[in-house]
Amino acid sequence: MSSTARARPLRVAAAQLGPIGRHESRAAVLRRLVALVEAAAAGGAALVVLPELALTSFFPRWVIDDPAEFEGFFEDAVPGPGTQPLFDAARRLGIGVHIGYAERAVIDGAVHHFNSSVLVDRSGEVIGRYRKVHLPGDREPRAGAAFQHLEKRCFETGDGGFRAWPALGGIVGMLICNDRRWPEAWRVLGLQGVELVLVGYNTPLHNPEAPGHDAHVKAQHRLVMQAGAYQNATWAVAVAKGGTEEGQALLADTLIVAPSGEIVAESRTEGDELVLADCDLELTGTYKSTIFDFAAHREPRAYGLIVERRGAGPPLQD
Ligand code: CDV
Repeated sequence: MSSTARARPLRVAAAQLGPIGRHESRAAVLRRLVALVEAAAAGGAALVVLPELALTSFFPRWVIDDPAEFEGFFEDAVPGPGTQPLFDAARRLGIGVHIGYAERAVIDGAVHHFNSSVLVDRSGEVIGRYRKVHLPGDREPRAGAAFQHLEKRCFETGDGGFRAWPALGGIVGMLICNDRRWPEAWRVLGLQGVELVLVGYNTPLHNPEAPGHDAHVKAQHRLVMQAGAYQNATWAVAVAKGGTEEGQALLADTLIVAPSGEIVAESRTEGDELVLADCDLELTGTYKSTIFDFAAHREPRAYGLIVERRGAGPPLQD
């Protein structure tokens, strides 16, 4: 990395979480989150980034027949009464917060369920919200699988697309877990001039659909984070819920990635852990104005299939 003349430093804390039990109370989880927020503020961070579904166990691993238990994993509002201690602590300490959670939303009188995240600034104002677009896994349980991955059953596809917002002295966007594997998602943020992408995740180390991929989970996670950051000239934070949660091993490997694609900070454990880095947002400009000067070098007329086709089709004809 090279330094720039007019630095725009932002100290970011990626707050990795260890496992959360199926019956762990919200109060107990909130105590862990507040401890991480306090440690991040003590470390001088302006922003603390918490993972996907940070308030609960990763419940899409189960077929949950009891509607009361299923609904119990969801929040009607974040910030809201259930999470107030977290946001009170953050506002008192003057630190921004990103957190992923299961959202129950009432839209035109109908109840909807999303896998969501919210970004709150240092004064407690909501900057933006995001509803996960790429939902992996199944709608129906997979016979014989040790663990299910039922995100398609638990959630609806996010309805807001990919957004970036002016925040914290830069331009900040959000993705959630599986989104990080899709270059289209990154590029839509890149085309909004994004300078910091926040990605929470719960990534199982075993894929029942393709166990042959298991050996590559960590490498593939790093590959997409580093490529996404570099190709879109942005800082990127990937923050895990890791460790063995209810018997299922989840990838830890929380990372902070520079616009060069370099990993500048990473977790050492599989538990609750802070990963801090000073991100000079100005550094994005050295890539945005050269190799990834989109206005100078992109050729959108050649990219039509990206939006015309969902799945792969036959080679184009002359
Ligand atoms: N929570 C996720 O989206 N997990 C997926 C797994 C299931 C592949 C991921 O992309 O990490």
